[in-house]
Amino acid sequence: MLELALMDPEAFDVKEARAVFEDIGISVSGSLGLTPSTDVSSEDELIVAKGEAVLRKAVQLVAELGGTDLCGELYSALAKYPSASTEKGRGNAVAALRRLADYADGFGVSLSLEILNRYETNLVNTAEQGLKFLDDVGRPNVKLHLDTYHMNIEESSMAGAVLATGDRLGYVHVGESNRGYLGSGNIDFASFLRALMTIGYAGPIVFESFSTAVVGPNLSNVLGVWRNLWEESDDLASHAYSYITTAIRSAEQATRKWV
Ligand SMILES: [Mn+2]
Repeated sequence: MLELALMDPEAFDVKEARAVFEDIGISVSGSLGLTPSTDVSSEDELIVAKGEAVLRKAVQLVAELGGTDLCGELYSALAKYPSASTEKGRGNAVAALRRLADYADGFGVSLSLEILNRYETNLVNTAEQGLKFLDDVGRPNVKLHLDTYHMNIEESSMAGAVLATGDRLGYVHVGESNRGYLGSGNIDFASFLRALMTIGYAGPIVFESFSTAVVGPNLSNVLGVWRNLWEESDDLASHAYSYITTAIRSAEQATRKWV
């Protein structure tokens, strides 16, 4: 599976892209992070409406590309907020996601809300907070999206967060603590993957990494990508694939039931 960042929906030809993906036999998902001017957790109804329009467009794009998953920061802006979230803003995000979930359901698209660290959202920073948020949204096609990079910053236990999320986990990012090559940082992928196997997770596991060599200046600035940890995308991707498939096989063996 290839995840497309849909920050700029007009950036590519959808029909041509779908033809290429079908030709090489790869499935596609979409991801998104809202901005301060499209933040559905804003107290400003006009900004919320702009955010909902962006999200509906992203749902359409995912469906047009033949995908069924839209993930990422769909509930607030990808930004370091200057203050805590408010009840009104949270309520706006919950209401917007209920409407988006019903809209997405018509396209056969599921939404997975990515739990991010404190520097990239003020609304939900842990799986526990995310589950409460899901309860409030109350739609079966809205699940959680966990990312090891963010979990490493916020969770007391990465495995514990996965086990608590259980069948409400819809999407996974594997990223290193430094967002570079898998295995080059602090993340304990073995215990994380064993927890995924324990809950019987069968959804996408997508590698995510950033470098100013390939990421545009806007996103680099928002994410704080100030150092280049790699320059060769192909080498990075093939290494990630072999690293994670081997680690998944080990986790499968570790959690295998013999009786
Ligand atoms: Mn992520």
